[in-house]
Amino acid sequence: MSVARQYPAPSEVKEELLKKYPTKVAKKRSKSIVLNDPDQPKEIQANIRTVPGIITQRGCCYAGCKGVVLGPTRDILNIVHGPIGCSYYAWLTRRNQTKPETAEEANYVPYCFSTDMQEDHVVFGGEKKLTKAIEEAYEIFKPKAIAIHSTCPVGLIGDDVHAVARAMTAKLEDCNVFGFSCEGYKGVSQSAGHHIANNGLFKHVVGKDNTVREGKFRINLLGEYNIGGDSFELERLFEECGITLVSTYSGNSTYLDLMNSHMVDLNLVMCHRSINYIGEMMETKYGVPWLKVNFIGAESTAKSLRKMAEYFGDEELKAKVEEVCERELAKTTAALAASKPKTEGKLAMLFVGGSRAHHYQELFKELGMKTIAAGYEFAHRDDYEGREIIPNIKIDADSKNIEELKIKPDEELYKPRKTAEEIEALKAKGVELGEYKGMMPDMAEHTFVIDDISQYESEKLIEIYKPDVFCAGVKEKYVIQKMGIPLKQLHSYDYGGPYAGFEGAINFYKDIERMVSSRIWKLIDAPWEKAKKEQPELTATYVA
Ligand code: CFM
Repeated sequence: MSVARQYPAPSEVKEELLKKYPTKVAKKRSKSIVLNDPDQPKEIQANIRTVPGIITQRGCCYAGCKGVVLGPTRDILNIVHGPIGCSYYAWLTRRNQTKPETAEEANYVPYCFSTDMQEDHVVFGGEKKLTKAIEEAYEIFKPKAIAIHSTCPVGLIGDDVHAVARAMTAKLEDCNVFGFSCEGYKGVSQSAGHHIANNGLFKHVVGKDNTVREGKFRINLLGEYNIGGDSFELERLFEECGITLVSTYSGNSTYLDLMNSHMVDLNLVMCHRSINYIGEMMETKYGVPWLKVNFIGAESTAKSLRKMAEYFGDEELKAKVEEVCERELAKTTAALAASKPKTEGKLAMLFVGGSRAHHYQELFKELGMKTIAAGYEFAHRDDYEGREIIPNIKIDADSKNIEELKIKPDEELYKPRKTAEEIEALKAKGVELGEYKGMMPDMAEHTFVIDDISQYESEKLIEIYKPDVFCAGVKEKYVIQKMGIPLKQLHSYDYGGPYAGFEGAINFYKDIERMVSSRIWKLIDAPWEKAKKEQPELTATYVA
């Protein structure tokens, strides 16, 4: 028999989270900790600098550019200009998979290319070393494209990676070399790196191949990075539905696909945060509209496929999509029936990145679990509150450092894919183009939405709510597990996945069922609790 759990009033919870902070910090953090009420318009503070001294989950600008957006494309050779640590610690850690079609096809994903900047390069400049590294990489691999990623010292000493890139493109003739000023300190998180990567790809790659590919329904999938094989499952579904996937940004993608990506008729957007810039720019320059989708959760996957079919308006396609959805939903429903009795009524907390803390709530809903608190590490207000608030977002100095490209319609290639009337008709049918409503309206009343949560706040929330599963990343994983709470990594999926699409939903049901059913967690005594009892002389306290 389960006993209904009792919790303090939400206002008391918020007070508890803030109580130990110095007044100024508490005041600042208070604006990022919001008690959600889907019927009340709410404002959350997001995309601002983390308070120094707070243990944040965030990463850096270089991580967002090289690691997130550029990294998954297998045949762009990514050279990191900087000290070796920036490369070494980012080497193969994101689980973005790729599958070359032939054994001869280039795949640089397993490699780690770095200029290995030393002290004398920091003092005397590193451009010569960078030029040499490009020459060497070209000699050995003959890649079609080389991307240069700047780490912190490059910006501090003023190496001009763009000048080096231009010179090398001219010299090598058959290799497109382009640079990114994605120094780690730019902006306030990896979000700045996404924007810089989007700009660079749009300037140097998109639009270079105007071939019209075969296929009646051509799309791109934006903001899907093939973590744990997610893109493979989605590719399977598109193929079965008769959809031509020209490119994915950037899971399992190739340079050539990205060059041709502006020739499609629709962009589907998975992760709005990391790629909305390319969606917007492609629409302005070429007239390709974008549609926000979510392929996390069986029902959301079916809904997203149906919306896509509605967009094309083709009866045969709609019938095919219906057939695929019905067949797959029968399988997910059966899997859910097996897992749900063990997951129903359990509590989840999700603190991840800039889109998954929203998307994964769908899977937990299917499992009958409640998301009691959720938040992003580095999202912007629109990812929480919806795109309509974009004009009200205050642009601060940190965001002003990131270039906004001025895009105009292409004189030859701009062609709106739908008329204004067609767009309105689609909207009436629930297919709203260029729109994202964000996380908050989808969350229940009396739940918490917290931006850039700190380790301290996470621990407090866990003490109060004792969730059945906490979703975050590897930096949080082991401390939280030592507290006796299972942690599911929603960045790397631990060793699991895929979790996208129908097959992915089944994998997730099973993994979560196993995690929340295990009794081992209750037996854990956190080492610091044990130390308090057994060796009090080893425990430390904070002195203000
Ligand atoms: Fe988008 Fe991502 Fe995410 Fe992201 Fe990321 Fe990631 Fe993520 Mo880790 S692009 S915002 S910068 S969905 S690497 S595949 S899991 S934080 S929620």
